[in-house]
Amino acid sequence: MLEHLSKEDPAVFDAIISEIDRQENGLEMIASENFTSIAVMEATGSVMMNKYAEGLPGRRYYGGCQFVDVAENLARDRARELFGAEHANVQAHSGAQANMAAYFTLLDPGDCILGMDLSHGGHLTHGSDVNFSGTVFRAEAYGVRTDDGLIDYDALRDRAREVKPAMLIAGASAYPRVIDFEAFGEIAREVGAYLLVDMAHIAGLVATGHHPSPVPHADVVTTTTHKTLRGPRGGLILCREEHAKGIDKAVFPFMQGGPLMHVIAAKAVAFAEALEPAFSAYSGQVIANASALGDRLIEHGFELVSGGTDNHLVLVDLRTSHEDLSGKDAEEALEAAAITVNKNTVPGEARSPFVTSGLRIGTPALTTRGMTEAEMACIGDWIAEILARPGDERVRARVRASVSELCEQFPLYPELARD
Ligand code: DSN
Repeated sequence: MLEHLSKEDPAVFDAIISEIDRQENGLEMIASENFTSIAVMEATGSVMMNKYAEGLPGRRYYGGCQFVDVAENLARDRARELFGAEHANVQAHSGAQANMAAYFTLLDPGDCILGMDLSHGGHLTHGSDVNFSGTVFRAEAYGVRTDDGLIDYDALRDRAREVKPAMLIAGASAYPRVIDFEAFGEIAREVGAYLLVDMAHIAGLVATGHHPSPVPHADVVTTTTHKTLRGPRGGLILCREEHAKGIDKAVFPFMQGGPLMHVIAAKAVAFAEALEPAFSAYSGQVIANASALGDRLIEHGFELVSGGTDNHLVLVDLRTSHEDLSGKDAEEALEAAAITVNKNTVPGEARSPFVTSGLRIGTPALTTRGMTEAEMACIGDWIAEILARPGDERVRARVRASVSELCEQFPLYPELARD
C-alpha cells in the first residue's frame, strides 16, 4: 500500500501511516467526523485532480473536460435526487465557502443576518465577529433557552421582528435536537428575509428521512459532504431554480477558481452510496447510538444539554456533575485513553471557548465501524470512569486497553492494513 509514496517521501508516508493507526486504534467521537468508503478515497486520489475545469459541465473555460463533466453531472444529479432539490452546485470547496456563496448571492455587504449564537451551538460562518460573515454583514444572533437548551421559536420570531434581517440562518454545530425548519421558514417569510439552512451536521440524517428536510422551506441549503453524509471533505449548495444562476456565479468566478474535480467525483460516489437502503439503516443506527450513549451518561450522573438527543450528538454540560473539570481538561483526559471528542461551549457558558464547560460527543464515525448500542453503553462507562479521575494514569491505561480491544473487534480499513 502507498508503495510509491513510501519511497519518494518517507516523512509524509509515515505521517499517513500513523494517522491510519490513530483512526483504527482509537474511538473517533468528534460529531463532525466520519470515515469514508475506500471507493470515495479512490475517487479523491484519482487523476481527476490534474484537471482544470473552471466553469460548469458543458460550459468550461478549458478543453479536455469531457470526463470531468461526466463526474460533475453525476454529482449534481445525485445530489438533487438525494435531497429533492431543484438545483445543486457541487463545486464549493467547503461548508464555509458554500455559506459565503449563499450570502453573496442573496445579500449586499452591510445587510443584516440573523444566525444562531456561536456559544449556543451556532457556527463561525453564521455571523461571528472573527469571520467574514460578522464583518462584511451586520450580524445579529439568537440563542437557545438556558434552562432547557432548546431553540425558543417565539423568542426567535420576536428577535426577527426586532432586527428585521435580510437573511435568517438556521443550522448548528452543537444542537442535539430536531430543528423545526418549517417554523424558520414561516418566520423568515413573515419578516421578509431569505432563509438559509446550513444542514452540515445533519445532512446524512436529512438524506435518509431521519430528520425533517429543510429543502421545502429554505431559499438556499448548504452542507458539507463529510459529516453524517460520509463523503469526501467538501461543500454542497442546494437551492431553488430562481437562485441557481446566482449561486453558480457566486461560487465561480466570484469566489473560487478551478473546482476540485477529484473531490467532485468523490462526492458523486458518496451521493450514490447515500441513495442505497444500507445508508438509511446506517443513519438510523447513528441516532440510536447517540441516544444509547446519552442514556448511559445520564445514568452516570452527567447532565446533557436539552436532556438528551434526537440526532447524532450529545452535548455534555460538565458544570453540575464535574464542577471543577473544564471541557479542555476532559477532552485531554479522554484523548489519553484514545477516545477523541471535542470541548464545546454550553448555553450560558462562563469559560472561554478554548476552555469551555462542555463536551460534544458524536456517533457517526463509530457507527460506520459497525458499533451499536451495546458498544455505546461500554463507551459511556469508560467516559464516566476517566472523568471521575481525569489525571489517574492507571485508569487511563485500563480504559486505553479496553478501547484497543474494542477497536480490534470493529476493524475500520482492513484493506489499508500494513503487511
Ligand atoms: N468545524 C465543524 C464542526 O466540528 O462542527 C463545523 O464546520
